Amino acid sequence: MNPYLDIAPEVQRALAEGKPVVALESTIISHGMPYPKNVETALLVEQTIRENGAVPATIAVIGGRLKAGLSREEIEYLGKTGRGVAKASRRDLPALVARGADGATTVATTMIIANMAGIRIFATGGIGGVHRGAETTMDISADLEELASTPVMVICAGAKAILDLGLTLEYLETKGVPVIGYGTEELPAFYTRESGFGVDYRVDSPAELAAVYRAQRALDYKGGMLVTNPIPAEYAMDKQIIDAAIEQALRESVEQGVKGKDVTPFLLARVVELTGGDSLESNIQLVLNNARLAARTAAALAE
Ligand code: PSU
Ligand code: MN
Repeated sequence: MNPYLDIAPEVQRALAEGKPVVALESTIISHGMPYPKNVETALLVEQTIRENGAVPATIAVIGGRLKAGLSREEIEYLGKTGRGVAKASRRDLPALVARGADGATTVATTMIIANMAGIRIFATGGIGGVHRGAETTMDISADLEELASTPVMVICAGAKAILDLGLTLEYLETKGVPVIGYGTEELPAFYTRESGFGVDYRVDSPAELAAVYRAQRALDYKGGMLVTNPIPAEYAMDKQIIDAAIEQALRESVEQGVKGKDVTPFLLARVVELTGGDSLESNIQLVLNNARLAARTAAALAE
């Protein structure tokens, strides 16, 4: 086992017995939602995973240790400290580990640590991708490169329109990452069920997802796969309202010269502020929806 890795006893036991385990990220806690909703949501997501027959493993870096499975107190700490906890993507891990520091893990780092621990299924809200204007800024999330190289299934609600969805799909195609629609042929756009872009394959059950994952492993591919699960219709947002908020947030980020790792958290926080919390409720519901699917898929994979 990696000398920097700590697997929580309950997670360790489940893995040793071949029971279903689902990984969860922590940037969504520290940087993706405001306190105290972030902590409430993180705990509710863990509970939802349990209710659907799997063991949750929320992932973070605490005191330089790579943690697979957090205590309630650790989740509370990450949520309360918020942006005071470093956002940790792939390039950040070496320094955080060497310094014994804390980090909230993005999709990329959560995949890395899940894979080290032997966890194959990971549920989140949205992934990072190719940003709008990337042809000049070169702002492309390390999440995409990780999907190309680490064998974890990431279950999300598609990608927010803060990204260029078309370019994000092109990048994933180049890298050979399968993009699967759960019960849909269309890529969902996080807050809304449709984006106008197609996915590579439609899959309609956890058993089928498990079969595609097993086949990918049997083919000895090094990368993972992206499952996009549309937000339940009753929680979907009005496209015009959300698009207007995203456009305004994007304009402000350019005016204020927001750069690098701050871009995504800035846009996420502004969109929540501009939509008066409606988008936060949608965000919570889609994460819970992804947690349910991930737990059932992990169970199907464990059979
Ligand atoms: N998109 C969301 N919600 C999030 C994130 C992205 O809709 O919480 C977070 C995830 O942790 C993701 C990270 O991995 O932002 C991507 O950051 P960047 O674009 O800097 O790679
Ligand atoms: Mn970026």
